[in-house]
Amino acid sequence: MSEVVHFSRQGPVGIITVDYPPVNALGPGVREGILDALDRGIADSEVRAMVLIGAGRSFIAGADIRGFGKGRRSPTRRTHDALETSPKPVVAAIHGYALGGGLENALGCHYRIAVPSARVGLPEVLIGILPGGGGTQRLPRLIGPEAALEMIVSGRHVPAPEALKLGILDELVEGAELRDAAVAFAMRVMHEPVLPRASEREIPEHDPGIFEAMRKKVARRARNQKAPWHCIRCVEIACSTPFEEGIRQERALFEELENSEEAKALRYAFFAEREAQRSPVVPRGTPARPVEAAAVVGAGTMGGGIAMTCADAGLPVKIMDKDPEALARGMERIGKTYAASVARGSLDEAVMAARLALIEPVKTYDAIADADVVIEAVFEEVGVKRDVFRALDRTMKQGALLLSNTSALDIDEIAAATERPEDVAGAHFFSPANVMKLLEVVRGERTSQEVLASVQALAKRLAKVGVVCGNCDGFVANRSRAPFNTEMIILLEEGALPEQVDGAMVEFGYPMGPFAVGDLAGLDIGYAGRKRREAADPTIRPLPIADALVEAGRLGMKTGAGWYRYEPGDRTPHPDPEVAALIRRIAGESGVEQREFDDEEIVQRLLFSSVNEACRIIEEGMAGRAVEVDTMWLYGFGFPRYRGGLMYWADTIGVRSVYGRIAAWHQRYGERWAPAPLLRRLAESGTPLKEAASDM
Ligand code: 3H9
Repeated sequence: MSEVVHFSRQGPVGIITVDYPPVNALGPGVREGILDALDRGIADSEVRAMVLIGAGRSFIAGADIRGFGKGRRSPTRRTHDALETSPKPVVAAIHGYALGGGLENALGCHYRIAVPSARVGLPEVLIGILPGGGGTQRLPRLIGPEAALEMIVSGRHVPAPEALKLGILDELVEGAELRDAAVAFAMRVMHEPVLPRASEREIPEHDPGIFEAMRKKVARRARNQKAPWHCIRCVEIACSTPFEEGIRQERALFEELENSEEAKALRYAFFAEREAQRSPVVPRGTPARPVEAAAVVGAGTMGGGIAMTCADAGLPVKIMDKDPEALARGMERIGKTYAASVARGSLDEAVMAARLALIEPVKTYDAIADADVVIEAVFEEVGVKRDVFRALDRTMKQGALLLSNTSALDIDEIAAATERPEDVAGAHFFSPANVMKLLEVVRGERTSQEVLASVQALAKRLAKVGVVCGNCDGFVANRSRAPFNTEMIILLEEGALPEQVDGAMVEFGYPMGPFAVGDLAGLDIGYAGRKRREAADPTIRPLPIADALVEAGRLGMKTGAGWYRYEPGDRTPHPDPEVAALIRRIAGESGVEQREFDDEEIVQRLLFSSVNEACRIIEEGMAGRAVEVDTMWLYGFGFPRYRGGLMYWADTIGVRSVYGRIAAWHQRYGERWAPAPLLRRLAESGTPLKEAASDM
């Protein structure tokens, strides 16, 4: 028998167990193993029914993503068909995940049961493909095209209780071992004269308008991509075509997508994200300290968001502020944010109550002394933060993780306020902290590996993507983004308009343009930071247009005007002739030559400046590898995932072209475009940017 699939028998029930750790992806030998086991069960006269189950932590997480794009041969016999045409009933017994090809095989089975914690889904769209194992044809027949369309186009993981309601599952297994329950279920159905087969079902009644409605709904999100459209098409085909023909067309559309640029980029992003969370500076197996209770210092917007993140993950958290009014305001803000989610229908009232019950407001350091982790989120000023850390050092129990949510300050300076700098690290959450998934884990000079491993484990628990980085101004994410922010203003000096730059970036794939984002966040914070940096470093390039805008009182959406004009109560940005006039006036005063830009130049000017800075960051060892930068851009700045990440995208243009362009801009614009030495070396050797690493 195959090493990755086992066959055993319990009375009249044959049990097919997939055993391919860690998540039973359909890797080499798994499909063949399932087919062999199935044939064995069919041939064995003592076997009357079968169970398909996964060993370890999951049922089957889908096809092996590593195998895509490597010229796999199309199998002559498909497991989902073989399972369905078996003359003996087959019961899929699901725990952990039944995703993609995993769910498709389960849909081929005659019955499906699951434990309540299981999740099922067809997430192929998220890696740029479509369910190519019959999923787009069987699921609409089983649960109706509307529900199937929603699942396939969103790719979301559906919790087992919902899957039961939808009709994907036949039964939930509670209070019993899954395997025992599956054997009992199989014995119940083994005498059924007719086996239910999803492919033989009629498509349920549906509104034919659902397909156009879905196309409209995804139009913005699916810009520049093919997979979401092909997914819709496949479900539409299921509704108008016999099953066999539908399968043929599903296959053809799948093959069209498998090697598309978007699928390659999304596969890269899938693995980059996982790789980025394994820092080369934290050896594998480094133990993480247990965290059962958390504390946050500072009840401002960030502190509140971090406390909510803890509560969302079921972690009890105390939020501490010495100022009773700030504390009350903070708790009110938390309550309102949750209430808004309830009003939108995205959060259950009971869940809100449970989360609020996990957040306890307190006024003293003594009240948080027992916490396993404390995250400081007070005013961004090093003296204030050092005072907090001095107090934490005095009160917190030994072994507590002492974290600062600074976005730019020197972690070593903060750590030096304590007697235990090895326990201090940065935990830079992005705003809003309860929404954004990136967490920069900032490594101070003396931060211990155990503390870094613990913060990474905490990040995972909080459903964040934790990436370790070095302690430099702006850390990795914001530092690599800073030249982009400068360049977008300089483009205005040269003749571009905010709406043109935003249009180019939205067309590239960002959900919003950078000027509109600036208006949303408020322009005063950037202004203050700029003035501080200019005072400290006279070589910094001034940005007179951005300054003039803020000095004219245009602070963004909150003042009804920023780079755009806003109508009261409406967030739509309207291009403003006053801004165009201000830009022209200042550009005229500075004597910069005015010219036309096309979208490609805008995109490259902004992003290449960041690629160049990222090379410096990697060379200095502040980020270990390009995958870390790419992951930060995906989760911190909404970089379009189907373009892989900043460095991956630059490779699609080519390292030599990127270098050539940057070198030309260096000639034209001067020092700020000086090519990073690492970039030059990569270009000379033709090494892709995505392979950039700090030891090169
Ligand atoms: C498909 O099925 C196509 C079909 O329609 C038919 C085609 C004909 N392949 O994420 P984790 C690895 S497309 C290869 O850290 P978690 C992962 O890289 C597929 N490897 O754990 C990691 O390895 P490492 C549709 C995979 O508990 C390890 O397993 N399915 C695959 O946080 C642990 O993963 C999907 O898109 C895979 N399919 O999350 C599901 N899955 O330790 C993709 C995982 O070396 N997977 N690995 O870094 C997931 O969404 C998550 O992994 C899952 C578990 C939710 C399952």
